[in-house]
Amino acid sequence: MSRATEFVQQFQKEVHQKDPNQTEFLQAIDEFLSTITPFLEKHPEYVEKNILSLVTEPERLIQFRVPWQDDAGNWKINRGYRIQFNSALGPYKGGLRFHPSVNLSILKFLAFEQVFKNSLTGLPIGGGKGGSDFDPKGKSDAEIMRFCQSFMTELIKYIGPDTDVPAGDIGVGGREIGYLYGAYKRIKQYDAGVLTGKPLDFWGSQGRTEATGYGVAYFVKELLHDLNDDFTNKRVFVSGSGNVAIYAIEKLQELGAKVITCSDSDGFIYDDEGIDLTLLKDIKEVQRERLTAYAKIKSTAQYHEGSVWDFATKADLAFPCATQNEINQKQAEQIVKNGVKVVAEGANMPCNAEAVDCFLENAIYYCPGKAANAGGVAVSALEMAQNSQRLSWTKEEVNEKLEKIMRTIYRSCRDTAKEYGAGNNFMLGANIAGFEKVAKAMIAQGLV
Ligand code: NDP
Ligand code: 2IT
Repeated sequence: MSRATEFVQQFQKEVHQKDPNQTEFLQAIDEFLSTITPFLEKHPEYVEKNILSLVTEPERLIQFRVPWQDDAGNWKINRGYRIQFNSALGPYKGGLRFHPSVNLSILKFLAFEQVFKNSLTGLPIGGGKGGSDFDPKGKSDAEIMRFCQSFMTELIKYIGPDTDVPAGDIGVGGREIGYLYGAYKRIKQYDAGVLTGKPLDFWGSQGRTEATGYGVAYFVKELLHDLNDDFTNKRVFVSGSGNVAIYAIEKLQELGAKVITCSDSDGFIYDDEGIDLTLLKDIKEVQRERLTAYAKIKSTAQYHEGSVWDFATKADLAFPCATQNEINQKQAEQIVKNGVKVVAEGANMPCNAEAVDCFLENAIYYCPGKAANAGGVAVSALEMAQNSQRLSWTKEEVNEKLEKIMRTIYRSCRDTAKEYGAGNNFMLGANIAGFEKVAKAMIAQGLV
């Protein structure tokens, strides 16, 4: 057994012993560790510096109480968090998630993956993540505002445009970022760059709303280009119907694909004519309604309860854009049976470990979230740059930069996988390419 293999195995044992209950965090670490040995064999100096312990331990965990009052006057208490995982490459950067499932394990997995994702963008941003177990579903606008104000009253102590810059994620979009920014500004005055994903009226960037969804489509566009192919008439599965899903559908349709599904946590739409995006946007962005409303209006659409990934119909590409672990092994097998050749993750860790293995065993092009969905955070970093300059770039400028960044990320995953003899294993490519830059910076900064 090589020294690197021994080091990885020993470390894996230790990390599981330390936080045995943090299932999602350990899942993300195990995936990372399953790919990193070839790099450590080539670079033994990182083994000497105990790099795995350094890079998997967050710099700081913050947990706080968020008290707020509902419309009926009841006192409510939620948990708020911010994980400041790694600042080797720049200020902590990453979204805030408001969802009842939020806990330390989920936020640590998201923050850990964010570190490598941000590194892959080539922009000067470290990694972090935060949020709350607050459930925005069914809450009034006034309740959302009061919650955001209370959340920011505490979070403000730890963030700043040069230290930690949150943005949106599940349950946090333009409306929430607006309320959070207002609360911040009331206490600390003007600091546009402290949050990204701001509405365009107060220093948001053109193209940020669309960036994650467009980015994942651009990533696959590059892959198809390598295969002498394109999106024309491709039948595509998309899951989710939130920010990432909607703009992935928009770009995929623009590039010639036929998107036949979208979903929420109750069920999914199958529309063989292709998803009607105007209708979908109206239901989700304007009415803030459930997907059942879509099938009531569009006669060609079928609504099914349950997961879209159990559905059997021919397709070419799949874009999971909802949440972690939405695809298990059985569902991965169904996806393969459906004829899908590319799985690109708009969401973070939507495929569990067995599902990923199934894709790799069946020579499916598997595009991991930390690379494929990096477009959102990349345009967030561009928003920070514009805020610092006190300038706004045009939609075209931002979009051009986004496409170029996604092309570079794709090539870096592809070329790194090749360099390490791993064929088309983009997961290995993304992990090693993202890690190398962070690890190098950390070692150069000394034992801190
Ligand atoms: P939104 O809140 O806008 O949408 C989330 C979508 O996923 C909704 O359709 C929601 O359905 C569905 N969903 C959420 N939880 C579950 C669940 N447990 N089971 C099934 N469906 C679920 O979030 P985003 O679109 O912003 O985020 C989607 C994914 O993309 C997340 O994994 C996020 O981390 C990732 N991501 C987001 C980025 C961004 O810029 N926003 C950037 C990079 C990655 P329902 O309404 O029923 O809850
Ligand atoms: O998972 C992610 O990359 C995000 N939610 C976006 C983070 C950001 O800072 O824009």
